[in-house]
Amino acid sequence: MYTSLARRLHRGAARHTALAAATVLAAGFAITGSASGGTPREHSARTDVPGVTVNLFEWNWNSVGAECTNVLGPAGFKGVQVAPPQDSLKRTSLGDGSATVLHPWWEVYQPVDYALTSRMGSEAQFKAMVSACRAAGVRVYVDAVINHMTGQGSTSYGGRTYTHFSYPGVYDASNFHHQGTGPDQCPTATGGIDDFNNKHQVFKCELLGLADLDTSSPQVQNTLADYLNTLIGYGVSGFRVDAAKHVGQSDLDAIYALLHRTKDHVKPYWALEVFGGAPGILSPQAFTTSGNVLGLDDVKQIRDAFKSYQKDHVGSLATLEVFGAGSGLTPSAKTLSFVTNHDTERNGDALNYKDGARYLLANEWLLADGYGHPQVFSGFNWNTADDSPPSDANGIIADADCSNGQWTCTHRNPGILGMVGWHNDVGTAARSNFWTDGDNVIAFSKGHRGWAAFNNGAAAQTVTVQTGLAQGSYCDVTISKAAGGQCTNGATPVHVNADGTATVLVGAFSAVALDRQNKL
Ligand code: LAG
Ligand code: CA
Repeated sequence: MYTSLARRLHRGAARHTALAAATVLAAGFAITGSASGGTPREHSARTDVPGVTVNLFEWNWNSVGAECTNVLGPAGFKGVQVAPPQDSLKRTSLGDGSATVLHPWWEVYQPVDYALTSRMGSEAQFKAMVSACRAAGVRVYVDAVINHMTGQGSTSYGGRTYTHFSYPGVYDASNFHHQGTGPDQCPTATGGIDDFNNKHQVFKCELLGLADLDTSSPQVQNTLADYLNTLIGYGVSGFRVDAAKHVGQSDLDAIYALLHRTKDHVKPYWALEVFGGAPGILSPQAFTTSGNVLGLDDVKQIRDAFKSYQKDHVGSLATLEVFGAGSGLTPSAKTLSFVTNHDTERNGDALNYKDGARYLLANEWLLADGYGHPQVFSGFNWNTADDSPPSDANGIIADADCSNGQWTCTHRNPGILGMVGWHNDVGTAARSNFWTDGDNVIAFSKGHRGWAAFNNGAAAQTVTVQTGLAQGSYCDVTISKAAGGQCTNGATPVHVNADGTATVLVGAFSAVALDRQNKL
């Protein structure tokens, strides 16, 4: 069902302008305000489409709910992605696995059962969070770990006891892929994936020694669908599917077909985690018939453009004139895009919060460029790749606090908040008036609605360019808003001439962004 929908949308996009198509979609997916739901409209089989989302990585449920109400809804974020909410491994000692801390962040990627008892809170807290977010106009997307169970340990946050292939009340050994030569077995000597270009191994062998579910079996598919449908029943709008590449298209499609409609009466959003690098059916492109895919190649191109000063990185902001399908990435409409996520911020593939102003600038640029469905990543500060989020001795995660220096709170940066509003204001207007100095300053318009410039150099630059905007005075949304005939924060207005040109000072490692909503 989803596949035929995707084809229809694809054909539709070819026939109509992107603007017209997006207007139709936006009208169809407005949150109605009746969060309690109602009778699903059977004639509607469309999927959910996220606007700008934020990944509040391993924020606890109480903190996510409060952030939806106080920050995300008012700022115009349309959705929030949350960490895997199911019960998981709770390590009890050092020495099993390579971790240097007792409760590394990745405990939550080893499910034990599907009760919502986790490091982030209880089931009641999860439900209250989803309700608070929906009431604030923010949809909730859940990181769904459905490829595997655990690779270590014996007890969970929910107090369950398990072994590698036995999870009482949920799965027994018959529900897993095992080492062997049968069609549903893993042929390698270790039972792990030796060759990441071999689809049989990628689908049926163990990733990182994690017990691999036989996702082709109806029993496993039904168990997973029950879990995801419970979340949908609580108001969740879609999923980031962990290790989707290791589940494979046909099992993913079978599970998706079992999913209910969301409280907005549409099929859930389905964003598949598929690392690039492997050929053919294992490529991210090959998963776009099953859902959206994560922009794991886009993060590298963004890193290379913004880190051009480093000798092992090639590129400059000028290279971003061609970004998206034209630079070899998956199609925009099929991609959940970001500057980084929780894996790439640790593995060198992407910029991360430690890159400071360049990182913030890259996030502002992605929101302006509009490739994919942009997601801002916001996690916690770390020193080693295993570090736990701030938590107590039992691993229970502390309330997120944007003032104690432990959480990056990237999404609260004023420049990013301003660009979320800019993104919403310009909508899907096409890019025009692309200008560059050939190096690290670029500028472009979005229709006649918005204009933005980016300077990834250490010296301020003055540019004289065509903005595509109507004559007048505008406030730079990265530092201010128009209010009462003035720009807030004492910002100096930017003047656009009658012919649409403007002369604008763009600070070092800074952006300037203007839109119709912030015209004096
Ligand atoms: C993912 N996507 O496909 C997640 O985005 C990624 O964060 C997950 O790895 C991975 N797949 C499995 O869900 C993370 C950590 C791993 C960690 C794993 C399981 O990056 O380091 O593995 O979660 O918790 C850890 C140890 C491994 C060990 C494994 C099993 O680091 O050395 O083999 O546990 O015991
Ligand atoms: Ca698998």
